[in-house]
Amino acid sequence: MPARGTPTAEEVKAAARGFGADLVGIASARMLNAFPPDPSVPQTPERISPYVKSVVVIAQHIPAAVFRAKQMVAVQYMDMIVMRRMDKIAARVARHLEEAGWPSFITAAQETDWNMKRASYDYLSTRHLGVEAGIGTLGLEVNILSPEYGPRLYLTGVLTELELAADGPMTEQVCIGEGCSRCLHACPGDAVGHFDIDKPGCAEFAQEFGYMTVTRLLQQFAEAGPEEKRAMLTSRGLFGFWQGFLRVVGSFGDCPRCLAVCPVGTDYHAFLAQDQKKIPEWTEEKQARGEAMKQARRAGDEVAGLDPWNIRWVGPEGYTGKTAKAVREAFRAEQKAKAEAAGE
Ligand code: B12
Ligand code: SF4
Ligand code: SF4
Repeated sequence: MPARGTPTAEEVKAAARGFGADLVGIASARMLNAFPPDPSVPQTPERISPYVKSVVVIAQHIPAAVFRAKQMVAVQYMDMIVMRRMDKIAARVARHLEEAGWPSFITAAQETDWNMKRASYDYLSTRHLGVEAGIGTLGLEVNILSPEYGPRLYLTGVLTELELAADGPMTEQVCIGEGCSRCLHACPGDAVGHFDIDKPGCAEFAQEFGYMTVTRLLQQFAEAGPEEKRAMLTSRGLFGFWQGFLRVVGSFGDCPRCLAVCPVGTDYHAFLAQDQKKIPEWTEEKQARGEAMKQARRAGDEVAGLDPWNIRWVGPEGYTGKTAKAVREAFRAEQKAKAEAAGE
């Protein structure tokens, strides 16, 4: 192993950007250990390795163009490509740190453990890693929203034994809040709660051929008579099962609606605003639910997703729009400079 050097946080982040990371931040393992999202099922680095000191969080944005496509398969395919690319970038960061003499490895970005809340939890919640690394904050639908790309991103973490200066969470809420509620209006599974999510309700749409569907199919097959069994062998269900095995199609990342309609992010304003303005899934009932959430927050009612523990990841300062404005202005300046350089 080469002699130990001590790269600074800025050097590590610059290296990650050089390898292609869209966003990068650093979370302190000490803070992650002290603030697990759900203390009864701690998703903490120390449960993975006692030696981890910092987590370098890498986020890759999903290109906005796929949310303009007529078919969901475009999003599914890009989701897989984005995650593959993200893993490769993270692996290069881990190797870079290892070469400097600091043992480092990456986490699985899309796995769950059966023993943790019946497989709804991974060893680390990469969204919470993202918040602790200052990349964004959780939205009404508990996706992490970055000011640059809203929720249209995937994240992973590099666990390193090197102590790096952490970025710390943003205090401002990136999500516009209950007054927006566009994710709630668009959700086909009616799964968006008040900074909370009904996971089985979401999984029906986000994982059409996920574990639940596959086991249901197998159960039905086991109980079916010979004629029914023959019919099931040529059913869409079995085909979905096969596609899921073949290239993960349908097993996750199916439903893109809460990602597509969120108005946070320069990508939304540049490419999606016109296309996504109208929400076909909108109903008066959903509108009323959003309004009720707004009233509940104003009245200071107890909201589990905003309780003193969870507010850390939502943004204790509430929505001010300051960061969004700064990011928008920087984006416009960058676009202008590019246009001028191209002689437009
Ligand atoms: C499992 C999983 C799912 C499953 C859950 C399956 C099931 N049946 O339980 C389902 C199908 C719901 C799902 C859906 C989606 N997923 Co998913 N998923 C994961 C995975 C692998 C683990 C999740 C996890 O550990 N969460 C940790 C816990 C703490 O989060 P949580 O349960 O949501 O808890 C929050 C609240 O619910 C609340 N809470 C928790 N317990 C309780 C209890 C009560 C009573 C209350 C009120 C609140 C509350 O507190 C937390 C907020 O502080 C992660 C990858 C990872 N390693 O993190 C990806 C991940 C979260 N998924 C992701 C995505 C993109 C999606 C989808 C958009 C689908 C898609 N197109 O890919 C939807 C979005 C749904 C949504 N709005 O949340 C991305 C999120 C990126 C982002 N921008 O946020 C991740 C991070 C993958 C990645 N590596 O980037 N997912
Ligand atoms: S992924 Fe689809 S079903 Fe799940 S919360 Fe988002 S909009 Fe609702
Ligand atoms: S759509 Fe609106 S309410 Fe939902 S996460 Fe985005 S900003 Fe927040």
